[in-house]
Amino acid sequence: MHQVTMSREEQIGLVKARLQQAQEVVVLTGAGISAESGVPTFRGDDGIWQHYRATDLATPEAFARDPELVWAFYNWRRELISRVEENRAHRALVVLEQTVPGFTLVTQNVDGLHRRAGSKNLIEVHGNLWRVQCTECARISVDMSVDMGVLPKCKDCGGLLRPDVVWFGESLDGRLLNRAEDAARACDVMLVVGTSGIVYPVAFLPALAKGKGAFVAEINMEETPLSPGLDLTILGKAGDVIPLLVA
Ligand code: BV8
Ligand code: ZN
Repeated sequence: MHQVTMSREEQIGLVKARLQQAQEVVVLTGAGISAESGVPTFRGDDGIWQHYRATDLATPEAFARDPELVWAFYNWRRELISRVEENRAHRALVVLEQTVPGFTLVTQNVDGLHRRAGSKNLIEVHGNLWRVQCTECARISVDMSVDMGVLPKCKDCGGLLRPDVVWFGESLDGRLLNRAEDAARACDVMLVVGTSGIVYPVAFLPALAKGKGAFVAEINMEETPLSPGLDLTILGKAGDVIPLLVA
């Protein structure tokens, strides 16, 4: 059905019908699903941090060159995220998980808001900023403190800690990516929510689902490079649209 001629209500009705028939549902989320909680997106005009670009700070090179600056960036995000609430879109996905037979949530976000909202079958393909990893002994631990201080050190070996997130140029955890790819290939319906669809390899997942015959709908404030390859793009805020899809 050519989406240009469809009203928003018709689009929502179509996606709802597909969800009601679906056995396996995958939802892929990006920074846009946390935007209404007050968490800045990476590429929106609200920028992400002062005059720095996230893509300049979320790299191993930046951390090697200026670990204090990168830790200031992550401490700023920790502080901000600790003050915000998960929103209606996060909560609607928890309801959807409880409604459909098979559900997998793949998120690019490292803010932990899906986990806080109660999502269970959750794959955080880019890590989680509430976890830290020692750069010496590689020990990973959860640390919910809002401010990790300047150049936080490992309790075991005194090594410098880093956020347990995947930086640009770093490869993703192969096990998580395989689980996400398997889920994308096995699903009947995929929702792609609040992602600009330009970060790879995650941006391959919708094409994987489409290639296996899934119905793939995008919910975003704007069209993205993914849009032409998908069945439908519903233009709107995740917090407005997702609750209507699971009502
Ligand atoms: C890899 C964790 C290779 C950190 C993130 C040069 C050198 C090296 C690599 C590359 C290179 N050029 C390209 C690459 C590949 C690179 C890449 O894709 N770059 C992009 C910029 C082109 N990828 C990588 O580096 C990946 N690794 O390729 O490794 C390799 C391979 C084998 C072996 C060794 C190495 C790693 C990528 C992961 C980077 N880490 N996050 C942190 O967060 O601190 S990515 C980070 O940015 C997020 O996790 C997220 O994935 C991404 C942001 O994207 P979005 O989530 O889509 O957010 P964005 O702001 O872009 O868009 C928001 C959207 O929401 C918009 O569309 C907006 O319209 C919409 N929206 C806004 N409000 C709402 C809304 N929608 C609905 N409702 C609303 N209310
Ligand atoms: Zn250590």
